[in-house]
Amino acid sequence: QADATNGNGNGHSPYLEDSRTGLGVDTLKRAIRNNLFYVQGKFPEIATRNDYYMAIAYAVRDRLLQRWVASVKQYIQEKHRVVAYLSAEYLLGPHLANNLINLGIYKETEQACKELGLDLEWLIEKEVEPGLGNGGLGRLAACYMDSLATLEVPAIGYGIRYQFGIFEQDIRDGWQVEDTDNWLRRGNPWEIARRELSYDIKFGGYVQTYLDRAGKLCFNWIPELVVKGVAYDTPILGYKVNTANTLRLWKSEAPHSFDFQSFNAGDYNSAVNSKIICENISKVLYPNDEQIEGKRLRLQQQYFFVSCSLQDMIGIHLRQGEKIHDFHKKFVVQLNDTHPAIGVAELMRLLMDVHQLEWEEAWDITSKTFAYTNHTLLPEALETWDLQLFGSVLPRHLQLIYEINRRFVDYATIKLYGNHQKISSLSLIGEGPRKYIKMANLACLGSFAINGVAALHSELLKKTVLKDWYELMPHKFQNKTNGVTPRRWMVLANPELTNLISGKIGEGWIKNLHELKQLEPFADDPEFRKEWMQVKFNKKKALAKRIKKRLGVDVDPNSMFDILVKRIHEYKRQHLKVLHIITLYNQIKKNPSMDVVPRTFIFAGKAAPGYRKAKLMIKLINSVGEIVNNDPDINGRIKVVFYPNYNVTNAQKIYPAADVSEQISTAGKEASGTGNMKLSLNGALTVGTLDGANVEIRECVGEENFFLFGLTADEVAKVKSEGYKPWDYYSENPNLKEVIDQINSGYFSHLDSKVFKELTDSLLYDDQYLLFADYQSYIDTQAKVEEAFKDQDKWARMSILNTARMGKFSSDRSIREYCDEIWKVESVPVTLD
Ligand code: F58
Repeated sequence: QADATNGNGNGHSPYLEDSRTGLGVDTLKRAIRNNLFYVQGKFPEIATRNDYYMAIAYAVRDRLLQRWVASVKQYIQEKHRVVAYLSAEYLLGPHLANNLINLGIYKETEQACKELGLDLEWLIEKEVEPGLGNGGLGRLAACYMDSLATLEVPAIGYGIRYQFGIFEQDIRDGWQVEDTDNWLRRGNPWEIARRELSYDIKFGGYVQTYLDRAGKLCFNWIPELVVKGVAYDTPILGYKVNTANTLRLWKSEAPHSFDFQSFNAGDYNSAVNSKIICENISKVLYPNDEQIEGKRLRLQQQYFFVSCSLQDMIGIHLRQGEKIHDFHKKFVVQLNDTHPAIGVAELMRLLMDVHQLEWEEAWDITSKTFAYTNHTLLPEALETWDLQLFGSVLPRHLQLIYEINRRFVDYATIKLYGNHQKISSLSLIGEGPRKYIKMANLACLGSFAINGVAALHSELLKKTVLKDWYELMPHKFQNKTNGVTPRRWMVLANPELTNLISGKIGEGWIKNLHELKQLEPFADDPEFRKEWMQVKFNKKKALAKRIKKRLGVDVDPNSMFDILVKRIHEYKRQHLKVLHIITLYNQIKKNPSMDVVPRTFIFAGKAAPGYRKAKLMIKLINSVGEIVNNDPDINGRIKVVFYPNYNVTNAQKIYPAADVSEQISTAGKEASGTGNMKLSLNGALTVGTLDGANVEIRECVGEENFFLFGLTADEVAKVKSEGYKPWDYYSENPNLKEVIDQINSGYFSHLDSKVFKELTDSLLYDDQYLLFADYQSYIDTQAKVEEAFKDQDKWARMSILNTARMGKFSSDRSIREYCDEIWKVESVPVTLD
């Protein structure tokens, strides 16, 4: 039903159909035509696909800006408390369709395009996504920005405007090859450069100490290098609200006066060199996942964006006429993992060296400002910095960390009564052959709240990697189970399912995902089940078409789509899935007429370029695919596909087509997972271990609608402590032995028996992630999956119940909890005037 005030029914507060920012079809049409002419300088006869994309993007941007300006204005006038989310990564995904949905003008824009002879979907396909993140952590930050705006919470996301995001992956001869991600090459209509908003960031050099006239000890940091950070703002609009928050990403540049001296002295080369050094800082995202890279440039990146952001917040605060002493009342700063944890030392520096506060007050403010989210249980993934390296990049911060640590160790010594081992584990400085700074300890000490990202993860943090912190400061510890935004992961990715659901229960679930519960009764409705499975089938058909186009492989949309998509890592155990596929393959080979449920195994994910074993896992998947897909005995009944360049755009095409969601990490290793939520929300049934958020998903959807297998986290710990011997599993399980021997024989590698040796050896002699211990349980569970799939009616029921019971896993719920239990911030509805 059309809304009388604006004719769009998009739920916005009443305002006039303004000729510039109106939301009606005619106004949109005019805007697109005007932009083509006045922004792109083109007319229809010569306009390219990109010209039209830009014309539409700018039309949408105008409408975002109207809301953005209104939001900022209101925040400034009313002086609200603001959340600052600090994250080195934001994996946003394409903007256009998302903004159309949140503005509530998808249909209108589609119509406007149609009347202009354009196909909106075709233009959306064109968009290059900003891949400014590695995986779950970066994507979570993007979901959280969406939810913050949707819940009308004043928030700024701060990060880095990498010129090159996560590399593009191609597969050649089965191996991953990387290409640079030049995402800005055609320009970025969604950002606004704020040239006037910039800060100077110092690096290296030394610290002068002196006494001021009052006899106070002062510190003067004389840097070796100064870099300018320039703000680039992207408005983030909430779903059908007027709130548009800011994502502020910093680009590094040479300061205006860069190396003036060498330039004047005629040393052009060194002048240009220093420009390059400055620009390098925000040049490229480090493509590592669950792996820290102790490189100088990475530390520089972290400090660069954190210092820009904190200076920016202080500026905002003071410009509002507030006192520096009240900084923590204005801003709460969430540290997305330890990457921005240097902020603790930097805020101390700014408060003391720039704003002249005394230590005690500076520390009081700092430790009331920060909260820290941990995203990993892998001890090797906890960030540390070589102390010498750290001191050479941030000499003043090294002094400050020493002093923070000295005071803390004094306190801990009293509290812990000479427990030296504990004190040394809590120390901010690690001792070994070389000293190092422990960023997780800095984050724990400097924050008033510490949280894990799923219930199990938060419990394990308290028992393992952050045990000593928990025992010393239990009041700081919380859990905030991750969530995903239903706008992108349902409304945008799966409009067909969205319509089917909304047709039954209305649209309320899009903002209140718990309402999906109302779908439950329809699981018993045969007509609804039929429609449900028809949507799934259509999505599978669409994915099959893409696979054919991209890879030339025929896959049958009637087969079970068994999906394992995520970063490639040993702990995520993509190779366990391969062991299952080979086992199945061997069964069919031995009994070609056996009755098997046809399955398409779809993998996708990037391996860190320097992670040899992960790259070998990709090669193994492709090599197995080559044999299986072309074996006449198999006759197309099982297919293995590796879909290249997994990113947000591709994920949106894959999740809706999944029958089975593989969540098979070693229990106790995956902090949460979020792909597990997106898949189940789209009606896939999970095959999973009791790891991360799988535990909670299973609780919600019901154990009868979830395929559980494998050891629990406790059992994993026990098996390991008792001296795990993978060889025993290998020698005692003939099927497992056959699979491993086959890989080793060169069966999948043109008889070259060496190709996968590194991988099989690491399984046979170490198997850190207990693939062999979980193998049989996994195989048995897969047999149950197959049985269940044979009864399509029952499967449909289970699928519907999965979706219906996923209410908890909205990022809106997560953000509500952060707001209420950590940030203490409130919603501020924005009005358009
Ligand atoms: C992920 N971490 C967790 N790190 O692995 C996943 O379980 C969780 O759901 C997700 O965070 C969100 O909480 C992750 O993605 C990284 O990508 C880092 C990038 C920088 C280097 C260290 C890993």
